[in-house]
Amino acid sequence: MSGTSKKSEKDSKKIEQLQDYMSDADGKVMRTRQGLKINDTNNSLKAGPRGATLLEDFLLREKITSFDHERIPERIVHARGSGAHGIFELYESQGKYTKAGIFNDTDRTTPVFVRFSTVAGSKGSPDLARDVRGFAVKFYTDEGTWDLVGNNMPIFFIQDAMKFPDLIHSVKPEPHREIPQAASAHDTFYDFVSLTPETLHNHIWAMSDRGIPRSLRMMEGFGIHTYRLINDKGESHFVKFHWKPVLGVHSVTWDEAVKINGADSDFHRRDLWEAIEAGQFPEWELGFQIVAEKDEHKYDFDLLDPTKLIPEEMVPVTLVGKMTLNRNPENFFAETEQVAFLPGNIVPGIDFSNDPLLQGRLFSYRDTQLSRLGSPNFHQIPINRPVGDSHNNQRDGHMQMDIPKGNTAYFPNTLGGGCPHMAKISEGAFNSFEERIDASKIRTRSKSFIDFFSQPALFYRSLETWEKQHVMEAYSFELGKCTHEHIVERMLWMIKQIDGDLAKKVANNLGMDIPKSIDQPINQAIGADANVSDYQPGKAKNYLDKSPALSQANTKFSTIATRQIAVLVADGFSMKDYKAMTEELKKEKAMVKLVAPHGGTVTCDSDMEHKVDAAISTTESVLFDAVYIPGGKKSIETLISTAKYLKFINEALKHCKAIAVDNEGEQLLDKTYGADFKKDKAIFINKSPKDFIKAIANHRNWERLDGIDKIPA
Ligand code: HDE
Repeated sequence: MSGTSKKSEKDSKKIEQLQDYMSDADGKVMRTRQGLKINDTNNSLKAGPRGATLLEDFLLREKITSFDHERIPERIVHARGSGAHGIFELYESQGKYTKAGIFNDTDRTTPVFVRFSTVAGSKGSPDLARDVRGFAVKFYTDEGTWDLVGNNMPIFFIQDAMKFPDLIHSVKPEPHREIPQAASAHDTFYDFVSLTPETLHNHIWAMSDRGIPRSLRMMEGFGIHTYRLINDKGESHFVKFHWKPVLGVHSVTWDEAVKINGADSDFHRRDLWEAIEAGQFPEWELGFQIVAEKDEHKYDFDLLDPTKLIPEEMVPVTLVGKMTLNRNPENFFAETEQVAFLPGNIVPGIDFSNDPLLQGRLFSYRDTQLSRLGSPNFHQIPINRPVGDSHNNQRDGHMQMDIPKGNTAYFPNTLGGGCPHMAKISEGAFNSFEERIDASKIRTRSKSFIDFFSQPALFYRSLETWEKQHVMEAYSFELGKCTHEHIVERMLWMIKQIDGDLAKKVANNLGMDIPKSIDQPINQAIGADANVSDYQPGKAKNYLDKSPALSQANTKFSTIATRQIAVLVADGFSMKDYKAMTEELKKEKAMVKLVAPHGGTVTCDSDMEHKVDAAISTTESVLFDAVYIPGGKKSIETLISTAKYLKFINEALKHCKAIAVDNEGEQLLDKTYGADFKKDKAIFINKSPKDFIKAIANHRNWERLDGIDKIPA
């Protein structure tokens, strides 16, 4: 790339900005909601220029009334979210398992809308909270809308919907002073978790790197519950749904997360938006994990238990299609805020299992939309409308947007010609899978669910050393924020059931001992009349030593597309170095950003002006994936004398990122802790761009963890 003139830079920026702000009112005159033209939207109607405002002022009242009612209740959970439009395409017909049109017709392009979210925080909370992420997909299929409302972790905290309000009340800010926001590190959460061992599996996932993703585009998604697929013969197979990101699964470190929340609390939202705007469309492959009906009871865990996953090594994931997100919403409120996901939005060929969590969700979502969106007609909001027809006799209610015609709003009828009439199953009607049920009505938990430690232990065993260290640090941080010793002790005992060494390290960090025993909380967790000896889980089972699929060390490391590369420059930087490196980075579709001592432009040693992407005072190292420092005597002298650059590099080192320097750039590295890491496999001094690119694709050099404690950043 070469530099450009100041004027053309400015002109193109102006055009870009104008396009961003173009609306459907373009070229139109301002009018009231009734269509009246407005000649003054700046001054209210008064009794004289200095007099009181008149009640008569209908223009003021219309404007202010609309403003007063701009907010709707935020979601009780998953309030903070980001959405995008896209498409789903099928690789091969899955007719063997399901009659769903979306899984049979390979010529179809099914429109989708996806909303990613955090769970605990309010709508304005920061993106990098340690939390589960929601991964909700609305498929607008020809047979009706199907919502796959999942998370970025394959299991959930609890086994029964009855416990959901308790779980959420415990993790939300504590009621007396509404602290902490978007954080699980507080007493009420650990009070609940330590008394409710079924939470431990999802909890250890949240404590792992999965709780702090690098990007929404780099997360897996899971339907969590076991569902059913039904083929055209009416046969059922159990299925778990998986989303596999084409970019692989990558995370930031906790130190970065804390700092990103300050430097750019919209980090994930911005990242998703910018990637789509740049035409770097995020992609996921959809996978099925299929279990035959006859194998329902074959496993050491219950398929209906949402705190258990099926290891991929036991039942492989078959990739059946791809989702591509290719369009940003036009309006956040109208689309991302008003979208209403319902696990009960289902299509023929897919059906529910008896997972007691899923069963409860089938009630909750419709109910919550009523108070959030305020009307049973929320399905008429554009983002919630099905793509096909919808005819029935449900009428009226707040904000009816349609004008239903005809005088028969009942069935059966003759006056309306018997319409809308019912469809036969052979004509595509939904019918529930005929599962035989012969049971007593009973309020209890199935004994097949009572194993709380085997899968958290499997997860922990499957992690690489650096991932284990992150988990240990996360437990230490979170429990370190609890002020009640008895809660922390109970947690230490629980962690010991997962892994003794892990518990020891955490206890050590907290300066506490692991208790030999604790009051068994099983009656509290299951029911007042539960018999402790019946329910107490024995030692963790070991039906699989390791599940490599659970470790992020085994994800994809194939591309640097959309990775943010900070290029540290000041006037006089070497154009030769810069060109050689950044041309290669751009070929690989990385986002190259110039970070200079000031905004505007910088001039290279070939006297060309280059647009600055960020002044060093406005940005932070944690917002980038890698750092490149081209040579140039004058440039390096300036950078060395600016302390923020040294901090920038030290932080990148601490976060195990790839750093490349050329020629005089080495002098800057020498002024930082980089001087001690010259043999590190992700530090490159006068090396080929290819090596640097490979290291960026590898995400981080976690081997550096050994030496980074001394870096104070
Ligand atoms: Fe949700 N959940 N949930 N949940 N959930 C909601 O619905 C609920 C659960 C999930 O981007 C709410 O529209 C209950 C599991 C996502 O709009 C609410 C139970 C999974 C989203 C609700 C669960 C999820 C929600 C709040 C236990 C993963 C955001 C606002 C029985 C499979 C969707 C709303 C979006 C949202 C209830 C458990 C995922 C209150 C009662 C398990 C991704 O209805």
